[in-house]
Amino acid sequence: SESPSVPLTVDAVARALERVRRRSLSYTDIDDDELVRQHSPLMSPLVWDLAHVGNYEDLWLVRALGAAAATRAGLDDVYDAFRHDRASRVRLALLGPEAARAYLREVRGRTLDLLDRLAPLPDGGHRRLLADGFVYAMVVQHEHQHDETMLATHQLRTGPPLLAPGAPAPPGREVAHREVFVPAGPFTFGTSTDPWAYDNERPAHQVNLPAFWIDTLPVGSRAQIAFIEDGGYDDERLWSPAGWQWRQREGLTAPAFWWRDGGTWLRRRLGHVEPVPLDEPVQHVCWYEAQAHAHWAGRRLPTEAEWEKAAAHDPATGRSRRYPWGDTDPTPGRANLGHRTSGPAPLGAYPAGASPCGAEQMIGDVWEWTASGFTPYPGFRSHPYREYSEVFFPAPGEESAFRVLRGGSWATDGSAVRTTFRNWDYPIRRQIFAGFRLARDADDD
Ligand code: AVJ
Ligand code: FE
Repeated sequence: SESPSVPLTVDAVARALERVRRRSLSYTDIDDDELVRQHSPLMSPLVWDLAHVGNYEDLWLVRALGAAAATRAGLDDVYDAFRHDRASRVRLALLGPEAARAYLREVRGRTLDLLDRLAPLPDGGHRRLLADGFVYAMVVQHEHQHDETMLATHQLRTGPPLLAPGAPAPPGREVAHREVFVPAGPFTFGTSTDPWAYDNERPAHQVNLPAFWIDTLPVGSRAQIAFIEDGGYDDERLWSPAGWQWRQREGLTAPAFWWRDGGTWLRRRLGHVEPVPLDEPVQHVCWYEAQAHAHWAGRRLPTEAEWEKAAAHDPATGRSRRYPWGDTDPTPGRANLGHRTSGPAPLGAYPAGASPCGAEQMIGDVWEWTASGFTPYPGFRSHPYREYSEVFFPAPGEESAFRVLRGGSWATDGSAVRTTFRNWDYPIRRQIFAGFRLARDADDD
């Protein structure tokens, strides 16, 4: 028993495509120089991401689904993420800003023409690819994921702000219990029916977990400052050997974008300098920092199965929910998503977003690092291409080079996250909007 499927209609697809495009254009409505420049070796020039989402739409919605020729020949190599790493893309023969926007409009015109003709569904081959609308959901999510990546590029960029400030977040509050208990027992991990689910979220399978405790809220900046001031960044015993090596090599002493000015912690956020808000989830920490903090606190990171059980499992029905609060779409009162605000909301801001066990802010605010590597679920089948997930799985018998992140951030669109959604990155990455939450075994008491 798992979430019911959420139907995708032609109208809903058209609206989702239009909404994500407005978002992409808003992040790239800046001077040409800012678009073509490489702001960080970790990121592509913004103009690469822009044309890449159009090329992906052309590949999947025009060519694969519509059986049409490429909208423009000769672009697939330049916009293939596997052929050129991020640091080298600035040297490719990229479409310029105006040409990229024109390309996106051209592809989109063909996508919408095909969508209009979908009323009687196309032949069997296309119907299989369409699979309840997944290929559309995939293209929409792909563009939102690149939008979040572009926002991380904006965060890495130095200089005065380029983006409009977001809306204020709801106020935080003290929660009654610092941690919540999740009793031992089986739950449904993953999904076989959600039409938005990527291949790596499939198939649904029962997993039996021992009892555990998990924090009601993500770790806040106040706790991260306590870790810093207790010498956490200088105590090798708290770090894994690989984490300590990285900490030494990079000279890590605080989350990315933070520095101390006298007695005050300051941070740079999308071009603004401001005091670190103590009651917000900490973000821009890598997995190694999260793990060291957990050791310092006498706790650990949850596994991704623990995270998903705490977020989704409803003991009253035995089902897993699409979101912590139920199966209904996110609203501004339940979760901080979609870059409505410019950062995480204060701790305790979303009592209406609580999961059945009482965990809060599991969806939105910050991606949460888990203890788990990125591996396939039993029965995994690559769909519709190996390069989305499968090539990132470890070879049999090897460890994953990645760690799984769950729950989405304030910058993640509501259509690109759910309780089953799996994100992954290297354990050294800090430019993503990631924090963490702590857990412990039940037999620790
Ligand atoms: C799932 C966020 C790790 O950005 O590398 C974008 C998503 N896949 N284009 C990434 C993705 C293809 C992917 N992550
Ligand atoms: Fe991509």
